[in-house]
Amino acid sequence: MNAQTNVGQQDGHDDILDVVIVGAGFAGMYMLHRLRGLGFKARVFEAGSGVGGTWYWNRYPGARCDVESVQYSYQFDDALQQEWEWSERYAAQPEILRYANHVADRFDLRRDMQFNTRVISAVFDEGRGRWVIETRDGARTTARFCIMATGCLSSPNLPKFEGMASFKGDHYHTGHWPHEDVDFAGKRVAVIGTGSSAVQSIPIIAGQAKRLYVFQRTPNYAVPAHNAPLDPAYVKEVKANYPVMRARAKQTMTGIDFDYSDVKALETPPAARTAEFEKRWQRGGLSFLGAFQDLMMSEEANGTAADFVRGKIREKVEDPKLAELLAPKNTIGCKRLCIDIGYYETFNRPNVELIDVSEDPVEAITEKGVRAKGQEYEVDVIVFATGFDAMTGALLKIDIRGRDGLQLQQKWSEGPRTYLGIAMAGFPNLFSITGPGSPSVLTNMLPTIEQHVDWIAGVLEHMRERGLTAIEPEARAEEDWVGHVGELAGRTLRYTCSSWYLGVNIPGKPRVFMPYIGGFPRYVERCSEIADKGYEGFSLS
Ligand code: N01
Repeated sequence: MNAQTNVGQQDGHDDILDVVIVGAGFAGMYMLHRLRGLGFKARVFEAGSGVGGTWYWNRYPGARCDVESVQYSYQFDDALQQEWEWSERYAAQPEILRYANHVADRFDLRRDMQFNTRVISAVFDEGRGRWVIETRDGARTTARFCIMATGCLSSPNLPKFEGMASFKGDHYHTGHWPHEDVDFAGKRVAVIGTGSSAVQSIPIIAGQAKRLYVFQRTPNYAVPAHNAPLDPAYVKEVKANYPVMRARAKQTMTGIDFDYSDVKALETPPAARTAEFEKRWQRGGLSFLGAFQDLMMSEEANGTAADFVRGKIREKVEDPKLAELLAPKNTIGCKRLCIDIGYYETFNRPNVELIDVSEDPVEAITEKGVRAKGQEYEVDVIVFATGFDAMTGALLKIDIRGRDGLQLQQKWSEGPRTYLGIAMAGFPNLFSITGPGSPSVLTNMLPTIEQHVDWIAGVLEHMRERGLTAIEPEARAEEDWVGHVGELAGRTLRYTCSSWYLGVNIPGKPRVFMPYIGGFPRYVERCSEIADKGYEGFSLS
């Protein structure tokens, strides 16, 4: 991995930049590459000291992707996808970060990136038609366009437990993990939370710690990853057929190439249904939920999948009472399905204890540990696996002001409002990659990012060719889009539970289903249609 370097000094108000991109994750990296290719002058500001975004920050033990490596990768450059070798079916965080660094090296991206630079505000200067971007060091940079590549799950949520500051031991958040190795050997550890991050880290921490207490508010469904080294013959075949596989993936709801069934669970005889679930369980991974087409539409159908997984949990966990506590009762797939490696089995270990805080919340963090259910659990380390202020958190952390001083905070006070999840009325020349109102987190992030980047690059080219300098969604088009996103969300079971998709994990956050649930193909088609009609719904000047 290369040492990270910063580009020269700040520009001040010297107007040399066309575009400022915020964030050097997969979105910001490709956006920069694409714009440079078109001859735009762009610069990336990144709070971290290197590229990788999510994969830069989420370094917790066991962090790995839940989309298969050969699909969780860029496709914009065939030489890149041919030369890169993934080692495992689901790549672990260090390997994904190496990949991000490889891409940065290969396309010489760092010379236009400024690291250790957190953007604190972005204010539209109407007189000059430029965005003024201020960074934490007090420097200001202006650009005609501002593109937020700030990620969907990049603003960690640390609940305000009473007594937080009093804890004398070490504490970490999975989404903001230190770069140094954290050694749990011989230590007493508490993990708070049982979402994907916890499901991945708990088996590893349990294998090192003297004692592990897991504080579970809501149990989670996990299907096995069956992770393994990639078979070179399989990789060869994928590489030979990459265009076909990528094209097939783009026709699925999630942008992932796997076999979605069009058969209904409720129209399938029970034995055949179980056989299908079993087949997918043995295969492992997210395709489990593709077993039947009605699983996310009908509670009864969903219940057949949920029952199957609960049965598996009972088989894996030796103590029947513990198995019941670990078995979720809610809708499977309502929260993001977890992909696990030995999660449930970890609770058979004598050094692991589950504390059910579903009825009685964690009372406080104390000097010595965690107090719950009237008892103090003394620990040396607390791991907060408590998730993120998803989709809107990273954007709202920045003081974004559009025309007439309109603050994004104010505009989104009742939930995010965007056109296509890409742009917002009142905020000219501002774009968000995989913003709320786009398929984003419900899809394979890499192709979804590429589609947004290409679309935004297309807009900028279109404007340059016609001598246009400003673009902004019309209020009516945005209103219709927000209505459409909400209407589709209301039809699925995903709308019914308390997930971060709806923002309910953050106290006071409006309950709005944030991603577009109509599927990747339908969304892409709409974006293309809008572009083909000269950016219908946008006002250009
Ligand atoms: O966060 P989460 P995450 N007291 O919000 C609990 C992606 N991801 O970081 O469910 C006690 O899912 C909370 O409880 P509850 C993936 O999209 C992907 O694990 O709200 N507990 C929950 O158990 C994922 O969905 C991978 O009742 C509290 C947990 O903390 C998303 O990131 C890996 C609490 C938070 O779970 C987020 O996952 C990791 C409190 N006050 C993440 N507050 C891949 O595999 C919260 N909790 C690619």
